[in-house]
Amino acid sequence: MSVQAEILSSNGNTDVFVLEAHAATNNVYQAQVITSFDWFTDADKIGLTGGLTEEELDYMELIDFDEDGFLDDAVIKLKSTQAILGVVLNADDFVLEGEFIPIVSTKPPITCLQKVNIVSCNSSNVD
Ligand SMILES: [Ca+2]
Ligand SMILES: [Ca+2]
Repeated sequence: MSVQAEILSSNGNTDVFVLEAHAATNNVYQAQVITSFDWFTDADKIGLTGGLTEEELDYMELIDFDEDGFLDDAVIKLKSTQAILGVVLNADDFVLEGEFIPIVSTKPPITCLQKVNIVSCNSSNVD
């Protein structure tokens, strides 16, 4: 089973994992964590609130956040402040490139209504 350590975490749904701009932190252990991002099978995306764009992010740093022995967990930082927006397990910069989409945060993303694995649906619930 150990050779499957890096197996992708497909759940059969195209999920949008929302990283809240205001939740950026300097402590990686307080950061939002995406545990089952699967771009390959599911075409999962990462949603950005607060008008953030991919160009404003630095996601080159890989750490072993889940302590599985692989430096395969990407830290997503804001270039401007180096604050940590989130951690994506089992992903690297190649995987993440082009996978960010803007979320207009006046409403929860449609996907929140029917999908699991959304990091922060509840906190983006604004009428
Ligand atoms: Ca998925
Ligand atoms: Ca790891």
